Amino acid sequence: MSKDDIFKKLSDAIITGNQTLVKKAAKESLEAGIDPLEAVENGLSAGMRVIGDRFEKGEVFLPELLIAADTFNAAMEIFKPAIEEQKKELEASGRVLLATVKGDVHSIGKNIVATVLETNGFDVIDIGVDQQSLSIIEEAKKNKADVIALSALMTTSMPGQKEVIDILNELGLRDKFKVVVGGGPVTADWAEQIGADGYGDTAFQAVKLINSLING
Ligand code: B12
Repeated sequence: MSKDDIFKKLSDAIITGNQTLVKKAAKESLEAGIDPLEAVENGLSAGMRVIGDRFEKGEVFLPELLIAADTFNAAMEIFKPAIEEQKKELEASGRVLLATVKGDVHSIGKNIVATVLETNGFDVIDIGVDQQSLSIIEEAKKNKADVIALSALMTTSMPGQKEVIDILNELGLRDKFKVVVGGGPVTADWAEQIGADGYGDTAFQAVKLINSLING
């Protein structure tokens, strides 16, 4: 079976919310020697985009999104150990405070970013979803983070990323932390507009970006 066939199987299993099929396809993908992160991006996340688009068009509803999320997580149980086993490609070190911003409960992408950062030697403090800007800053201070990484999956929650940076500026703390942003609707333009130090489109890019910010 070709790589594309396996990606399609993974994607279809997300779209139909079939946990048995997704686990089977995830195992096939690993057996075929496909990079687990590539399978997550091109298989599982591709299926999520289809479900998201159907939701936007009113063709599916919240229960289908929840089922898709559960299916994604079922596949991650198989992919996560394989991702963690990957040899570290970067000589990295540094502490990252990770959160999904206020008003936003999307966690899947953030969790992948956490796994991939940890796999590459970073110390990750993941404080979860729907986090108030001040709590994020307090936790970053308390944990002596080098980087604050903010996930936002909705256009309506993106201002939460800006607010964290604005408050850091007001408190005179902006130079204490690098701030990076990401998540579905987030773009490089947005990152620049709000004065973030960088933006990553995927979890792998998040690692490259954070490594270059901390380790030069
Ligand atoms: C699954 C899902 C849900 C699940 C979330 C479950 C969970 N535990 O996460 C549930 C059902 C809870 C949900 C709820 C809602 N959702 Co929703 N959801 C989705 C869906 C289908 C997939 C998201 C996902 O997991 N993608 C897969 C991951 C792997 O991708 P990712 O998050 O983008 O992450 C990758 C990169 O972006 C990057 N990354 C992520 N974070 C970060 C951070 C940094 C620092 C960096 C560098 C990189 C990075 O790395 C990741 C891996 O490569 C999207 C559709 C979509 N296309 O995104 C809609 C979507 C995000 N949801 C949407 C909406 C509207 C909602 C609801 C408001 C629906 C409702 N009426 O209640 C609620 C909101 C609740 C809230 N307050 O947050 C809209 C948002 C529209 C907008 N305004 O922008 C979307 C886009 C669907 C759509 N097309 O309409 N949702």
